[in-house]
Amino acid sequence: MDNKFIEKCFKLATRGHGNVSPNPLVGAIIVKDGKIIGEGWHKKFGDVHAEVNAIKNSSASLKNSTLYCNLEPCVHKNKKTPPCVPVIIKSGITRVVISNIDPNINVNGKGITELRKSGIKVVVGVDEETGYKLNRFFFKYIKNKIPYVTLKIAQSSDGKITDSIGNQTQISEKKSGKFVHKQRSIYDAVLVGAGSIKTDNPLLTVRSVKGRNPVRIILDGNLSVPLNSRIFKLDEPEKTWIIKSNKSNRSKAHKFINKGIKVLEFPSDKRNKISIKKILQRLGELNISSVFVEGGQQVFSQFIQSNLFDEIILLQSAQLFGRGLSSVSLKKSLRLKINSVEILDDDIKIVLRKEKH
Ligand code: AOF
Ligand code: ZN
Repeated sequence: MDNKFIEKCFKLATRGHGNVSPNPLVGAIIVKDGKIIGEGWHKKFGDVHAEVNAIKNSSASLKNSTLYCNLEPCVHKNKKTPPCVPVIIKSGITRVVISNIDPNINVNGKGITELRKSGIKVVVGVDEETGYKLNRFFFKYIKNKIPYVTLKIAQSSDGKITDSIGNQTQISEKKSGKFVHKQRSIYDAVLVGAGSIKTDNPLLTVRSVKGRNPVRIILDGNLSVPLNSRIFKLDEPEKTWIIKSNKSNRSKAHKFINKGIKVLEFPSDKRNKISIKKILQRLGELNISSVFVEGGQQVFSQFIQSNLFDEIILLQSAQLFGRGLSSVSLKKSLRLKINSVEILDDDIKIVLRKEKH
């Protein structure tokens, strides 16, 4: 029974996708005599927490009820909302079932201790693996202060992103396209290299599904992207960021800044390459907890070589190119874990993840 109700919390929690970051996705339900009498989720960053929403929405007295919540309720003060634990203790709830302990050092077990001290029975760790997966951005970001990084690689069945004359791998518009747009609506930011802007002229917005646009980041050490690219004509120019090296053209940078675009400057090495680690640290400081990297080959390779990625989503088309550009260039081979495999129209989606959160 506990598993079934925790699963429902996961589902409710996902309603916060795209709106709660860098906070976690949290869902809560209250059950009495086997019936759900209240449910809630964390809807927006800075807003009421899931448990308090469930308590507020409950349709019966909470006396002797059980609260299910995918994350340990918070106890800390001096933040956006008052702590949840005192509200739970006052409510009459007598049992709390949790999936994950909150890794936030201000909570990290203290919520559970407080609940138990007040006489509430607490069960911890129900389907915690699913919980870790659901909140993998939050877990990565809160522990490491750098965003969770996913590389989305569209490649032919023989592992090429373009053929020998530079034609891109075509993934299906319908299912794969929709899937990519959904991811954009979930991640805080999408990132591409200058080459992708020059060859594909993408918008990097969310169009095929409902959802908010992510921040658009262009990695362009030399500041070589054309000012008239489509991406610079979008509304909300402050959501387009360019990462440039301190050796590149300052006066051109001002042209972008005058359009309202954010230009982030970094030191670079002899080959004018910027450290991925430094970029991720800076993005973390700017509250970016997740990044969806959409290409191209050099950018993928930089993230993989520096081992600063968490997940790869391979969208493999039914094409065979024979010759062309490999999707990544690697010095050493690397082993990942298969998380899922799915057929999307004529493409195969393979999700690969590093071993642990
Ligand atoms: C919960 N329930 O629904 C969430 C929790 O600034 P605040 O007040 O929103 O607090 C954010 C922190 O609270 C966040 O870092 C995480 O530790 C916890 N999130 N806790 O009990 C919730 N979203
Ligand atoms: Zn809380």
